[in-house]
Amino acid sequence: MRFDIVTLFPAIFDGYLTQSLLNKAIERELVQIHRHDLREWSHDPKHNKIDDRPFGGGPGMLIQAPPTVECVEQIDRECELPARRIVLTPQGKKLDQRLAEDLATSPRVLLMCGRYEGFDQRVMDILEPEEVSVGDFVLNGGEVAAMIVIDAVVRLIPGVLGDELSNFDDSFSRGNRLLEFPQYTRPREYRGHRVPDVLLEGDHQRIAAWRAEASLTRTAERRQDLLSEHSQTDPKTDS
Ligand code: 6GU
Repeated sequence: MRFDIVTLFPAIFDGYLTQSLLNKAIERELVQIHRHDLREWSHDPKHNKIDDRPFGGGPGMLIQAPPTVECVEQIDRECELPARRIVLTPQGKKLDQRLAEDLATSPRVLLMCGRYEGFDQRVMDILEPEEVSVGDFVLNGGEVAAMIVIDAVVRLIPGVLGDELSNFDDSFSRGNRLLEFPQYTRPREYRGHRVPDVLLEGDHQRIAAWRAEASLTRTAERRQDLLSEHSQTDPKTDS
């Protein structure tokens, strides 16, 4: 799977590309990441400027349409793989596990990172990207949001995680739309807090039942919204 990242700050991704699970996935050629510096597409050869003030006034600067559109079109000309085009913006559809799973089936995802007040509207009108947000808060730019998207997607690509089943039980994954149950490792007791007996007894049916119950309780306490979704999609646990 290939990611193209269009950004004014390609260096923001340096540590992420070399210090994470992604690095192994890249070495094993499961994932390719191509960064594209928007400034190289500037129509202003003197200062490489790609932003300007909004017509009609108002604070901040906008990323101009021509460099952005031409950059994306050039990337697409150079790569035969069809791409999902995504603009990272707080105005977008909120990223969730379902969208991550869907993106993981695409051979290529092109991520456009905004800064300042975002892109000139004609970028959206001409390139018709999907608009994706990572949550109801405002970031200084789309780069961190793009890393979130990549991080959520790459771990779903077959072979990227060590154990093929290790993302199946995750909160929100296909196998589980509930929050995860609590987990414990050694020591069995720490500062008076004991690991629940059921987990130490080796009865796998009882352990599975305890975990299902703990998932449900935790979700009820923290995320009622997921519980109503869960009972709609999985009538087995609808009691
Ligand atoms: Cl995708 N971009 C920015 N700049 N802020 C955000 C966001 C994206 N998602 C939530 N806040």
